[in-house]
Amino acid sequence: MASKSIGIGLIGQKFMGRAHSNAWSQAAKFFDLPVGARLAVVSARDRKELGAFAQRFGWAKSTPKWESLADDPDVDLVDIGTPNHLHAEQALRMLEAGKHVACEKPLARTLAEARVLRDAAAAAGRKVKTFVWHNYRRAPAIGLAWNLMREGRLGKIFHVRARYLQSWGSKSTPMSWRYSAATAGSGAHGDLNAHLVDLTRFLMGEAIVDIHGAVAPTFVTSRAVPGTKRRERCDVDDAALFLATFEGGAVASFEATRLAEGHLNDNTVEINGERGSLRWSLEDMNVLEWCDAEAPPRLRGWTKILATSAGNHPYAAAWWPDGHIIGYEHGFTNMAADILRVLGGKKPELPLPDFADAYETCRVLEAALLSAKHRCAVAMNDVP
Ligand code: NAI
Ligand code: SOE
Repeated sequence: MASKSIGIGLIGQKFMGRAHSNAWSQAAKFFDLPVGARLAVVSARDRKELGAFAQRFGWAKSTPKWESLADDPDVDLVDIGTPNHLHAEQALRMLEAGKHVACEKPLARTLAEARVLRDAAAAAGRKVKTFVWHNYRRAPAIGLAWNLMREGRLGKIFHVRARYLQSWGSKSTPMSWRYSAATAGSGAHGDLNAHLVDLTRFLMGEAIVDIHGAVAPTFVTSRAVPGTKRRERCDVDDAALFLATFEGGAVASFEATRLAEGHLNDNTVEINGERGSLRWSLEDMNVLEWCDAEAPPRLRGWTKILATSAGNHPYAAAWWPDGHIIGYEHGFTNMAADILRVLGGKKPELPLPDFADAYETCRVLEAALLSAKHRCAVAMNDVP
């Protein structure tokens, strides 16, 4: 067990609050890490629920005042799991106080906000670390794909096909922060394409250079406000699709929606190269599909690799024997372990996205929104 520990201050106690609390408390139990995590303080605005949440997940203190984390000597890293409109204000305050920051995605509502955060992270200096919870990078099967790509096992890449399809956004779904540009920035685009752009940039190790066209319609324009008879306007996209080119010439399609009945959490990425293809899908997240184009034609086809083997697949050694699969929450725990490695002076198992990297993802998202708005192609060079 590590003798030193990093004091964590978490903001947010709902969906991501639970996932992150679990990750911080599990990481040092399963991984050998240079430093552990201390669950120092949790903050959220739901005062009535906060005490019980803190007790349940093992947080030493709780407070409805997130600002107090900045001056709390028990806190070394602030973990932001709040709605998107709060990311910039909260992260800036904590960077100014010299705290490390791990922020949920999308980094910010707009590119302008993301730029401020990127610059603040740079100004905070090299000792202050930033991270963004692009958790899907840390599925072992994605790690295997990343390693195969680094080995050149796909050769020259021709196509990248990325889709994130969900179905929770029908007209009967009530109003929430996720449906307003003021609180979310954008809809399915910032929420889901953010993951796809990060994942594909990560796997390809290349920048996106051009957006060729995009659509980002709002199909459901108002929703019932819970507990009232009122309806409120929805001004974010329900679906967002765009085409792009990577700097090596590969063409890419991105598709995000909350209105694809039959798809609950279908985050799927496929990459086709001259030597083969790879495919990964969150709903079967332990599997990497691989087609070796150099296999004899009679044997050529998709092979399913169960990425659970210690020593062969990233993160697998920390978990269970071969074939004993892991789940959604392990992506967050694997990421918490990598963050703790970095804060303890070691290398992460796979590269982590910081604010500068997530800013590049936000640039692509912004370019796609410009493309949809102006019905035109957008060169990334024109999006500073
Ligand atoms: P949520 O609505 O379930 O929870 C938001 C939390 O923020 C609540 O605990 C609430 O009390 C707190 N909060 C809201 N306003 C606050 C304020 N003014 N001061 C302090 N606390 C406040 O939201 P959810 O789903 O947990 O999403 C949070 C963030 O995580 C979003 O940025 C979202 O995009 C991201 N997310 C990322 C996922 C991933 O796969 N990496 C998965 C789900 C969400
Ligand atoms: C809802 O669309 C959501 O929870 C997103 O906010 C997450 O980022 C995604 O990972 C799962 O779906």
